Amino acid sequence: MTTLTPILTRNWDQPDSFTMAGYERDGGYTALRKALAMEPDAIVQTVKDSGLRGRGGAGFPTGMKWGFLPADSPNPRYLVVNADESEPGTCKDIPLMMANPHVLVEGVIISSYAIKSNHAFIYVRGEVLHVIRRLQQAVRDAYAAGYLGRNILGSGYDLELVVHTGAGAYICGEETALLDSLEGYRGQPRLKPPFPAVAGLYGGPTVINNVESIASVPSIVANGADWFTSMGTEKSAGFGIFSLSGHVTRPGQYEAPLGITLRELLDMAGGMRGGRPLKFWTPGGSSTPLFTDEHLDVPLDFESVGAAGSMLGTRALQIFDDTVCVVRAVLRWSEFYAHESCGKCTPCREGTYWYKQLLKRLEAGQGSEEDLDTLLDLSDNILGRSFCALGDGATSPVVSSIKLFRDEYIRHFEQGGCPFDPAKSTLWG
Ligand code: L3W
Ligand code: SF4
Repeated sequence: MTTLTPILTRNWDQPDSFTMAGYERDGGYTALRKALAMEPDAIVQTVKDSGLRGRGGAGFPTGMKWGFLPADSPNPRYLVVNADESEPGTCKDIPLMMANPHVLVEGVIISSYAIKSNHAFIYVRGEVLHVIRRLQQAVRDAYAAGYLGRNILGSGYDLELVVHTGAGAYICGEETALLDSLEGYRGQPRLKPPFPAVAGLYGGPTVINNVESIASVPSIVANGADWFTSMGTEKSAGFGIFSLSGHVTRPGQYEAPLGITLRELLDMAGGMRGGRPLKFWTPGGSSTPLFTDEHLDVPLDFESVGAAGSMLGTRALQIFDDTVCVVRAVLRWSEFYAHESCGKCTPCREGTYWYKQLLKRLEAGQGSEEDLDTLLDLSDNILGRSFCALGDGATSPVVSSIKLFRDEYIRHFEQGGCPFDPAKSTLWG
């Protein structure tokens, strides 16, 4: 039986976990002292050896990304934290920054030192004013304590850290759109390559990492790479925050080794709410293909989830019981993607609009089998043909729901309406 590994979440229950005093009492900023006594390249090597993979969805090896920065660029280097958490179901970075902003700040300082950057940014979505204020206070306190600014702890290393707020666009979580937004432009994805590691913010070599990835760095530096690899699986090392939401008795964030299963997580979370059967779930947010109760024992690591036909993504486990209409759920997600599509490329801009139109008709019981074929045809024209991952992600719930629940779509138009009683579902009425 896998057990929880509270590391990033271990002090969340403390009333002062978000303060400098609370964090330091818990051993905070000791990893920074250790890091500043190390050579920067040795820290990069430690992160490479730990096998840490990006916690923002793609799972790209963090140390390898850091290693891509060119040694001899004439431009300054930057570290940018992607704190634009907006993937439906994903709710780990915002609670992390609320409960423990200093672990992120400490991670930023160590990571910036490792990649030899003197300028770092935390790009946080603009709607979460309470998180922004908390981060700004943590940054002010870190400056006052000598952890930021000039000659940090007498090491000779300087770092300026800015908390920058977005304006509430999902696309600004795409790393290059985020850079455009940070530079003051409308956020739209850039062509890759060049990857940000080579030409990113203001054209300089830039590392962009998710909040949880950077927040994991202090514990890796403090405890060593072997400690991290002792958790998780061979190719998906360490721990991660799994966000359980929807029809679960105790929703919330569960920090556990990668490779834990939903069955185990549900046991810890008190099971399905009201004891009802599990119908479908997302392993990593709405951009990842749906799973059903047949996938309860799939180990939640990058390889196993991929082999089972989905993606680990952001470990946003949205759980739906048998009262939920899958067509209605997919319609709601598709409305989200259509709204958030930045409009730069035709497959995503037009495709997500047509998704919405067709799914509305199907959900109302006015569609036909031909509409299902049109949805799949549309998906073929979006997946792999869109400019960025938003378009690809939009196809996941549509294609997987038709594959898994084709009968339910058919029941809608056979009955001339939705077979589910919205009053009986506690989700989305
Ligand atoms: C240098 C190379 N760097 C890759 C870097 C690249 C990026 C990272 C991963 O999408 C996914 C997406 C969502 N030289 C490089 C290189 N890199 N090759 O590695 O890159 P990539 O393109 O695989 O992924 P991405 O564009 O970062 C992220 C999925 O995550 N997702 C996320 C949703 C939203 C949130 C949120 O709200 N917080 O995360 C959920 O599944 O669909 O597939 O840094 O530059 N040769
Ligand atoms: Fe914009 Fe969608 Fe194209 Fe991405 S896939 S560039 S979000 S229109």
